[in-house]
Order: sequence, then C-alpha cells, then structure tokens
Amino acid sequence: MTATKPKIIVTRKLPDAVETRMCELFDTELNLDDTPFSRARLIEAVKTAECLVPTVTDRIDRSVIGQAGEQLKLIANFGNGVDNIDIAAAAEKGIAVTNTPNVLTEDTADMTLGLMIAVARRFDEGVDAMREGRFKGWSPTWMLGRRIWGKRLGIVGMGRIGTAVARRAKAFGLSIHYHNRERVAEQVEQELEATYWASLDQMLARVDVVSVNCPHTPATFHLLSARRIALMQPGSIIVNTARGEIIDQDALVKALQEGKIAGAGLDVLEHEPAVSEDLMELSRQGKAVILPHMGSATIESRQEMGERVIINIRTWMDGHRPPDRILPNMV
Ligand code: 8YV
Repeated sequence: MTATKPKIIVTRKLPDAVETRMCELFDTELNLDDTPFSRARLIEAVKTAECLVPTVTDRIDRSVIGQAGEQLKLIANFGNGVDNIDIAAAAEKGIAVTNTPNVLTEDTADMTLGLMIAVARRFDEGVDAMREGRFKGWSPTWMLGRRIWGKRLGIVGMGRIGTAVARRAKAFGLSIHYHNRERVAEQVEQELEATYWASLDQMLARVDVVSVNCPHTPATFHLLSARRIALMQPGSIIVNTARGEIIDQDALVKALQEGKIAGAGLDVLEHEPAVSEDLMELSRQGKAVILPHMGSATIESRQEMGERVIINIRTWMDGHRPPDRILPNMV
C-alpha cells in the first residue's frame, strides 16, 4: 500500500477525461504529444515509475523488466491483449500486470462483422470506384460480391470477443463453428447453435469464413500457418481483429495472390505498423481490406479502457488484488 500518490507514467496520449482523473488521483506523468516511447525512454520510465501505463505499442520484454527499479510494482496495460508484456518476467520481479477486458468486446466484434461484410461485398472497391468517378450507372453484373447469409463461420478462439462475434454472425444468418482450447458452456453452444471442432484443421477445411479471435501467445504464434491456410476452401475469406502474429502473413499473401482463398479482412498486421507492398497491392486488387488497428477505436471503448486502468491502479493502491490481474498461467 502506498500512502502518498503513487508515481504513474502513461506512455501514450489517452482521452482527456481519463488523463484528468488520473492527474487527480495519482502523481501522473502524461505523454501529451503522443510520441511513442523509444526503448531508452521506456527503460527510464520503469526506473522511476511505481506504476507504468503502457499500450500495445510498448514492447516490455524481459530485458526492459530486468532494468526496472524496485519501486515499479504495477504495469496497468491500456489494452486487452498483453502480448507486448513479458508476464512471466514481471511476475518473477514481483510486478503485477493488469489489462482492460470486457469494455472493448462489443466494438471489436462489430469491427469483425464489418470486415467480413466489407470483404464479401467489396465495400473498399465500391468506395474507390466512387472516389475515382468510375460509377457510370447501375449494372446487373458490376461489383458482384458474395452473400454471407447462409454461410459457415469458423471462429478461432471462443472467448469474450469470439462469442460476441458469434452472436452477431448468427443474426446475419451465418452458422457458427468454433475451435477453442476448451468447449464453451452447453447453454452458450445451444444459444448459438454452435458446432465445436476440437481439430482446428478440420474446421478450417469446412467453413466459408474464418475469424481470428484468440489472444497472441507463444502457442498461437502463426497458428494459421501456411499448412493450415492451404486447408481453407478456395472461396473462403479470413478476418483478423486479434493480432497479426497469429497468421503467417507471408503465407496469407501467397494464398491470396494464388487465389487459394478469396479474401482477407485485416485490422491487425504482423510487424505492425509496417504493411508490405504485396499486401497493399492485394488491397488495391480488392482481395484484402486492411485497417490500421481500429477494433477498439471508439470514444466509448477508449474511455472505458481508461476507467479500467484507473480501477486497477486504485485497487492496487488500496492494497487489494486488482480486478484485471494477469498471471503467467493465464497466457
Ligand atoms: C487496443 C487491442 O486499442 O486491447 C487490445 O488488445 O488490440 C486494441 O484494441 C490496444 O491494444 C491498446 O493498447
């Protein structure tokens, strides 16, 4: 328990209301111009802060944690995914790590459905056609996409976001298939009329749309490997609103180039923010819709993510276990 206001370092610009409340409650160092922290600045921060508030753009690996001072007790991540933080190294040093679950579930699920429809119904190409003045009037055979109603959706990772995607997709007339480490509760399976596949390979070969909704961990790195992408049906599409690293991006590019699968909707990329010329070319050809990691980018989500960060810090200050604590066995 800390008697005075603890020293908090926030690595990126957060919504004003969140920053204001943080300044009221803590001895807070903000990053008003939002310049991402260099590694050196991050190391400097872990040497002085009692609590660090990083985001997905900060790589807090074993080496950074190793250089943290004794005063650092909490890393309160502004974000759900914690693949940017070495959780085991933090635990070994007695540093608690928290995230911001739940509050971005619905927005990320909306984005997943949005991408699914955008790819299948060629939103991107339609917008381009209008911007470039290529719309010369309605035609019965122009801009034909593919129907998603009645198709099979295979969800990889049936956690909070995967389940929210399933609920929406069911309403859009897709039948729900899923692969998960564990089968979800029978009641949820019944509600969604979902089919469970213990074998990811089996599921990939049988569905029309694949949605990636699992966390990025060492076990899910390149889970969608070249071999697995090759199992997908030629007319199928893949949507990723989780983490780029879960799909072998080079293999995905090759499959799209060779027409082995029909399309991809990517809100996240491997090696973000870099985007390869090959991928951009596929985007220009209408085979990929690529977004700049916008899944949780609503005013409401970002505000509520900030509130969760504050709750986690406050609970820790009061000597309790922060509600969103991540333990090494959880990743
Ligand atoms: C966040 C995300 O905006 O929360 C996550 O895991 O991927 C994003 O939607 C980002 O991580 C903020 O750190």
